[in-house]
Amino acid sequence: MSNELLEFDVIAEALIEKAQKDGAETMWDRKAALKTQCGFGEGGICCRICVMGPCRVSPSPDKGAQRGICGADRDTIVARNFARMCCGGTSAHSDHARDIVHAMYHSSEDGPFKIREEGKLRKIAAEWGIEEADTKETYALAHELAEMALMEFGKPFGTQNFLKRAPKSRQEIWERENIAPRAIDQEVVTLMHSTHMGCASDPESILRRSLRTSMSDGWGGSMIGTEFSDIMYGVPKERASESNLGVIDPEQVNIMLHGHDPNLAEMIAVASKNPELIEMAKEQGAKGINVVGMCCTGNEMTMRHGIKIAGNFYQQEMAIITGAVEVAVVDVQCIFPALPKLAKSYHTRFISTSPKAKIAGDMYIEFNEEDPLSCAEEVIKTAVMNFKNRDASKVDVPELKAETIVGYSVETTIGALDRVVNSQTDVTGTVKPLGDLVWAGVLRGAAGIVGCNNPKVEHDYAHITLMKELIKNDVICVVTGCAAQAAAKAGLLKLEAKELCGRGLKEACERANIPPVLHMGSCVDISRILHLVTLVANERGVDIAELPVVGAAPEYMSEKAVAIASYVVSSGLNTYLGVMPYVSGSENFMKLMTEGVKEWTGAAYVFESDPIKAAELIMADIEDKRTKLGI
Ligand code: SF4
Ligand code: MSK
Repeated sequence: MSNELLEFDVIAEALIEKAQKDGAETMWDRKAALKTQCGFGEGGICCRICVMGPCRVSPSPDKGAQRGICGADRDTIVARNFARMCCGGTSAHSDHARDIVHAMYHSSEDGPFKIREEGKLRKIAAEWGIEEADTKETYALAHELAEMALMEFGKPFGTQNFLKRAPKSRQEIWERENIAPRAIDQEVVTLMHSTHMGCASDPESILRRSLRTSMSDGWGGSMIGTEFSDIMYGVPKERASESNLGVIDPEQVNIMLHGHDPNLAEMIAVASKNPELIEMAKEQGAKGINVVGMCCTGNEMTMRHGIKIAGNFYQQEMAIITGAVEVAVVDVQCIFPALPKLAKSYHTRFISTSPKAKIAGDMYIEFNEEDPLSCAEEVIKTAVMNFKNRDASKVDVPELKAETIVGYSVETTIGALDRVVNSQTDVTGTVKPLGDLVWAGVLRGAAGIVGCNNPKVEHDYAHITLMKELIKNDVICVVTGCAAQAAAKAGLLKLEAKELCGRGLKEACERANIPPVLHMGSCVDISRILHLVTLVANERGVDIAELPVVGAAPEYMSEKAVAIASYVVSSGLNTYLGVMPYVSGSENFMKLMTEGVKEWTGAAYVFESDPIKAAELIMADIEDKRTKLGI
């Protein structure tokens, strides 16, 4: 398996060389052009919140400027910058969720947006207190639930509905610490206000408010995004897929879906099966239409349709450099603005579709919720008609791809756990078997490993190394986002990966017939991890913070990941970050993050860039939790 990783890196290098030959610019060229990155920015001690600045204060308390023009010190400046990253991340996940809810609001029996999981619709409607949720007409209920969900963004009173899923003890902590999130938009707006020039300067207060805003992401926007996507597009099921650039097929019309929101991707998946469009592709000399996924759209589509994953964040440019992608179509988040320019070095057409993420440089076809299929069909026609423009001399698709199993939603995971119990004598359909395995020590614990790639870290190395170290020590891993795709490419999402595990995890994998690393979806689907952990805590009658479970983001880069880390810490799980956020300029703020917050939530941020050391820390953390539980 390590060979596969090595082979991948060889191929990455070959593609970067190919790009140089083709005269195409990549992120490596731009990184080199930037030379040394700004130390003040890196430490979070540059403030440009008002136009008296920018004010760069000294990282040292002994020399240099200690305060900005208004008097803000390094602790305030770092805290405010951090808070605004939480706002950015929360906004991205939650606004994604809002689009899903809008699509549900437009759903109908005959329209393109349908309700595929009526059972889940009724379950969540009942959970949210809608009367007669089990008997109301499906679409009437869907519209009522959608309206209620839209209120989660702006309701004037109360806190997020999904908080009630958490153990009572956790809900009390959130109330006590005043981090139970109210309406999502309110939390973001309030924190932007708090961090405006001349408002909050107390770093502790700013961190608390950052946690509360991030909580409105994890237990609000992200959870709504996940659950409502399932209702509309189906609960992910265990299925086989493939991953890596080798899924691009030189003999077919290749459409690369990149971004996050499943609304557009689902429509393209539907339209790509249209026999007329397939026929059109054949008339152009292609064998068919091949839709492949990139980043989280790739995760959404592979979990629900088995659509193959072309790669993760780092590979978005490489896919185009293969010279065999007819169209790169994107919606929102994690899309390099460089892609249209790169596409011009090849025949690829770059199409942006969201008014929220209109990307200059090539085509824009707006995705319209009221007529979503027309955008999808236009994208596919553009790709088909572009097939003939391929330059054969520039086509070079690496053969590398890995088989993978994906689709471990909470429901599917519980279904898999049923395989380890005796269905004649034991209760099925619960997380009890998972709790039993952990309590018996067959599994030492669990880790949620998530997040992006970052050129500050060797590509996928930290993800894979951490996962391998943990499964070797009988810690089951659940993964999302680009971390999940790293695992897929390295063969960790295969049943055979059990051979890399300790004895206990290997046995559990064999009995449940699952891989030791479970693909749980996209970035918003970290809410699935929260939900699963919550079910286990509730089943055992303990708080989330007592469980031998951790969060980790070894290679993250986005504001969303900063918000994620903050809601995971708020939920009671220590969170191991492999890349430093921009906080090192304030010792006091770092101390709050690594120690202070523990007194509020029972968990903290841990900074460790070496994945081997991170694994050691995680194992010590897990064993400490076990001792405290007496297991
Ligand atoms: Fe400078 Fe204060 Fe304005 Fe920030 S808010 S730019 S520290 S004057
Ligand atoms: S896509 S947020 S690079 S995980 Fe969700 Fe990957 Fe990070 Fe984007």
